[in-house]
Amino acid sequence: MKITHVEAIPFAIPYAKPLKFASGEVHVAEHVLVRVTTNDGVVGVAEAPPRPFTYGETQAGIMAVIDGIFAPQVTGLDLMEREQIHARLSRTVGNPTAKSALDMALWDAMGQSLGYSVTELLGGFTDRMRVSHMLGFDSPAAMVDEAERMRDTYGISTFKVKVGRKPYHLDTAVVRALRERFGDDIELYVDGNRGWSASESARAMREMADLGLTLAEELCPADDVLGRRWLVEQIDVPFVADESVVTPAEVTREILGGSATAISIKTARTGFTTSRRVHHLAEGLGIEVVMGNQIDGQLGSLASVAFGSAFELTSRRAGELSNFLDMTDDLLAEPLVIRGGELAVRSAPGLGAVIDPDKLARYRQN
Ligand code: MUC
Ligand code: MG
Repeated sequence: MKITHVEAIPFAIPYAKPLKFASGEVHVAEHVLVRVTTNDGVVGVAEAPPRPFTYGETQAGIMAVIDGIFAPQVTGLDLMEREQIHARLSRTVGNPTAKSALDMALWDAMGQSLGYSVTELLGGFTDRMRVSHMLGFDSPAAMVDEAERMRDTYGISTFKVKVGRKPYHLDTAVVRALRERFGDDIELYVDGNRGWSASESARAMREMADLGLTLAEELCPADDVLGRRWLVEQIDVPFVADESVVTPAEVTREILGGSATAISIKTARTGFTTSRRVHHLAEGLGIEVVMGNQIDGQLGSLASVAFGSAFELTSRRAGELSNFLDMTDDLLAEPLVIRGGELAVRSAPGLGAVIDPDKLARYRQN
């Protein structure tokens, strides 16, 4: 089970419907497919979705850091030397998405080599998750229509509404329109991607006090330290830290500092090895977890559901697993299917992901 080869392959697939939110927008999935080969001929795969406006990583940067730094550090090691691999990758600060895709491709290879699914290897709690769909910026009518389509076609009844526009009235009108259209049949929560100040967030949350929100995520920047603490103290739903908690240390800081009361785990930025550490930390701290979405394609979404299903805490809430539905195509030979509002893990060893060679040839960029 020795690692012999690591590849970082760029690909680009357009979105049929771009996703827009307070910190950026995505029109084309310019991602990197990471492929790891072992001396037994096993091939593990994972997907890196760079989000330049959030973490500063780009497609070219991810390829460069994997090819130039991370691949040489892990080549020759055995797949089971997981803490050695983790220690080597951790020497480099940042680059969360590059490290995570490599880490997940190694777990995929490990699962295939041992004959267990990644979910079984990680914890094996369940085999599926309820799905939450992220609604990007649009008019209230268009966002209600999208929610309706997601509910009618896929049975999804949990929605994360992107907010953070200024002034905030358009966003609060969206949430009100959704509640009026669906009544109590849907769960609603909001994500500001740091778009508002603490006081704007407090006012917007007051305006939505009667709308039954269940979570509020990253409404204002965590670096507004006292403002954020002031905000978190006054709202009556869990406040989710997302892009402010990329490492376990940041989770500790934000939670103990009173700047959040729940966290988002994204396998795209903490892989399986660090996501597991973050999960255990969350359990120890006694906080809630949402499985988040870094605007992942199908391979990334398969990784998220594989991790989220492994533990009770991560599978309790609906996971954000559906935004690949907005892409025009994908790389998996057998597409993911959301049915009855749920996405199932694959029982095959590893992640159960088979890349369609024709699709990869069509969308790869080198
Ligand atoms: C989210 O939860 O913030 C938007 C940017 C990103 O990196 O993830 C998305 C969703
Ligand atoms: Mg978020």
